[in-house]
Amino acid sequence: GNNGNTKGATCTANGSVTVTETIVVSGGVYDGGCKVFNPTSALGDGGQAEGQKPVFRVENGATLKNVIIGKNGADGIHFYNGGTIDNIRWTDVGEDALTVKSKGDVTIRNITGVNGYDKFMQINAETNLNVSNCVVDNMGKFLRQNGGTGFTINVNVTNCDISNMKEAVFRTDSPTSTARITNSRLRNAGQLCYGSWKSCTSSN
Ligand code: ADA
Ligand code: CA
Ligand code: CA
Ligand code: CA
Repeated sequence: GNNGNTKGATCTANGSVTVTETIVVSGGVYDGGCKVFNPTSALGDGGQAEGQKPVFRVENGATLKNVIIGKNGADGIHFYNGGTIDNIRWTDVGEDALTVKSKGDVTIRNITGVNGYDKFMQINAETNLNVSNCVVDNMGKFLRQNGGTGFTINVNVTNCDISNMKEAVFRTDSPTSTARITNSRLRNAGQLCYGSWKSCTSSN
């Protein structure tokens, strides 16, 4: 793999913000200034209960950047109609780290996330998902297309370090979905391709 590249989020904490309701990023660029965003229990407790609220909602092609999500990860970041996140750290992934909630293309780069019980990425709608420069450690799985769904997702991952997945890197039940990972390092990452992918491949 391409081990020399810088991977993951780069923020050093620059103060903190208490989050009492989901921050909606509905256009342009929201720059978190490397602050630590700490959800209150109004959003959830970061455990495995479904129905928690996200810390951020990114929609309609907007960009969220330079954010550290604090010890309560709640339901992470939700995407509606596509968007981009850049330089995001999850200090302690909650129910999951991010969810594609409605159809749209999603770009994810320069991210670090650790300590999720089950999923890191949860994909609940059609998407072309491009992930680059990531460090993800200690989860059940890196990516899960919502169980029992047959829509199509196309996932491309490059320049990532993925370690200590209890089950798998990529899991789907959809025979039309594809996943590819290149120039990355996998360590104790479970099964690469779990379920019924149309294609699921790796190189380097
Ligand atoms: C589980 C659950 C789904 C959805 C998903 C999520 O897979 O079965 O209904 O809630 O989690 O988006 O976190
Ligand atoms: Ca869930
Ligand atoms: Ca969730
Ligand atoms: Ca956690």
